[in-house]
Amino acid sequence: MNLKNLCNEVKMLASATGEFLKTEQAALKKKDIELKGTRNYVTYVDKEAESRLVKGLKGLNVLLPEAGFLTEEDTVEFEQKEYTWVIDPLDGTTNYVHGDKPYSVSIALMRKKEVIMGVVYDPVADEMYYATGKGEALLNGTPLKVSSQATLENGYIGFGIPYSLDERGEQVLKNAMRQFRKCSFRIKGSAALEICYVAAGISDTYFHTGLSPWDVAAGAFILHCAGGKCSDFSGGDNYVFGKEIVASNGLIHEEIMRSIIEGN
Ligand code: 2AM
Ligand code: CA
Repeated sequence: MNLKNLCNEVKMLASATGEFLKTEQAALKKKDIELKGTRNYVTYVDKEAESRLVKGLKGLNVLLPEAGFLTEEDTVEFEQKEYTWVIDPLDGTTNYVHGDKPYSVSIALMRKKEVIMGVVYDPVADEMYYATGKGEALLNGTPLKVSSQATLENGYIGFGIPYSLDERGEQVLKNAMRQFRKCSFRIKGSAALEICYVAAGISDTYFHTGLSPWDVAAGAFILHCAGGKCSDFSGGDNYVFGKEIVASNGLIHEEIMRSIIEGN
């Protein structure tokens, strides 16, 4: 299989899905969402974007053996196959319904338990992040490189607040609050993109609890290929399926684990 050719096709699908999202968001502003119901409308956009994307990815079976799907909107049933597409057709839903940005399309390809390709597209900024292997992480054709910030002090730190906050998640946010004077925190609202910002050297780190595989699989792979590091909250490798992630430039990782995740 030629991963780079396949990635080019996936980028085109991500771009088309992004265009669809953008058009629908403009229409959403004009409609009376009170009357129609914000959630219902977004469910329509999510589902329509996902089924178009799934159809497109199924069409790539000339480049790839038959693949299964793991998707946010469940428009296709999960089936265990050697290859799996892990997709979020609209990451950053809350931004999207408020007419805000950023939001993104996130597509990862897994072979057995390993991610082998990641594509994250921001249609508003027209920014395509993608990776096919170590040292092969790019943004619109330009190689990505993580930052060299090694300390929490003066760090630029992204994080997110999960829809349902458990005790552990709440404690991590309290730990972060204790560092407010030392560094700058940002919540941007699209986990897939915020992990790419670490890969691009914009943010030094990003942490979040309560995430699903489609929120992180593509971004985490892109970050890995750009020379960064991801772990779960125990420092292990279970960050795609484990619902908690610390993504970083590698240099700052240990201090983030100690000060924010463990709270020491
Ligand atoms: P979404 O927009 O697809 O819902 C916001 O902090 C980011 O985290 C978004 O990427 C959002 O994805 C995701 N997110 C937050 N809480 C989540 C949860 N409980 N389950 C899944 N995704 C969540
Ligand atoms: Ca998501």
